[in-house]
Amino acid sequence: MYILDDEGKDLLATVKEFCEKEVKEQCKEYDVSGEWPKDINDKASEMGLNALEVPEEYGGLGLNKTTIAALYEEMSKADAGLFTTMSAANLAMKPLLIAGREDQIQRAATLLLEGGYGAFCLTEPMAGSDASNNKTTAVKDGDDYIINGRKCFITNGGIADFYIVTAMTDKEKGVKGMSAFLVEKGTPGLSAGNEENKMGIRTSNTTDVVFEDMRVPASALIGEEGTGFVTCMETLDITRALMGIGATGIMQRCVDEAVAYSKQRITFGQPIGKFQAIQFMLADMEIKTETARQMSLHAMQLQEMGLPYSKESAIAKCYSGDMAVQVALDAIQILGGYGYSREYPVEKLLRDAKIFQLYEGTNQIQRMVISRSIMGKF
Ligand code: COS
Repeated sequence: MYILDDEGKDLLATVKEFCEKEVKEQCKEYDVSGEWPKDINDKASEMGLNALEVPEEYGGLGLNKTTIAALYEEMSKADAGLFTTMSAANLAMKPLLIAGREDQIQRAATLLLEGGYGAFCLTEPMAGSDASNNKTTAVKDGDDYIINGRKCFITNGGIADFYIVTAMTDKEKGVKGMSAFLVEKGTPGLSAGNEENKMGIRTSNTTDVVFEDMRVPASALIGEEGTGFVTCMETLDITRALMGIGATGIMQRCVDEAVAYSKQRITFGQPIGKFQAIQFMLADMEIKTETARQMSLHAMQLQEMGLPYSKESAIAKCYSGDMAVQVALDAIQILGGYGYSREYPVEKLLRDAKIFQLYEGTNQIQRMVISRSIMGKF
């Protein structure tokens, strides 16, 4: 559980009500069609869920990390696609908070506070885990840069109001030749590809993002030339902890669904929840869920306190993602044939859970980050 102050409790109650009444059931049909539910997301943005992490000095709510975690978990419990849209919008502001100028931060904050979305464009067809292998180029032309390239699997790619774009300003320098830019929707040469037809989080928008002779002013550069890779790595160090919270939301929903089913499904003359085999499965699901929640919250609180958090964020993301898949499989097992049917919600939870082992760095990458952290250079 989360220990919330009064403001946190009030906000959580509001978000819970919204998710129960306007997200949970409604998302089922969008999960089938794969369409991004604009109406639901617009309502969530009106409530400020797309701008949860905008700092107070830029007009945001200035929420503490515990409240932020509780609100995101609630969203993910209702629909991990909604969680993905909202958290990605906030993620896109992080590189600016790390390395951007005041005017850039304020611009992105304003776009979010007006109900808009952001997109973080690092991944390319040949640069997923190997993120430094970007092929997109940014060539200086007078006071401008001309950007050419293609990004893929970009959350919010087709709906964003601003984009964080990485590109090579000097290919010879490897990771130290990568730079990051802030680009707004409508910039000539910027376009989004088709929506991905995904296995899960089907209510989130995922597209290619293409740059064809896209001209941006030098003022679009975030920080110094050549610092883009480190800025992105620092961004992901922060946001991976939150992915643990997203996975926790799925796990909590699995526990809730499995508990409810165990109490009403009768076999051999009694509810299946009376059998120790089911009770112990539920207990193990709960252990994993609460551990994932506390580890993810711990990593976020380290961030809040200004303490090192890179390893803890990776542990949170890795453990929670792996456990979300296991817990979703267990929920299906408890519901049996009904769990395998699309009429019940748990098969969607398994499809949604899988992404938490993949995005924001595969769990193999998290294990690299963790082992490097404990072993150092030798
Ligand atoms: N914070 C600050 N600096 C970092 C860093 C971090 N978390 N991670 C790496 N760096 C720095 C290194 O210190 C190094 O700088 P120096 O040469 O000055 O020492 C530089 O960046 C290159 O680092 P490294 O050699 O470790 O880079 P690699 O190419 O080996 O990549 C991994 C490291 C695998 C960790 C990185 O590519 C990664 O995280 N990949 C996954 C990407 C990802 O999460 N994609 C999801 C996209 S968003 S959905």
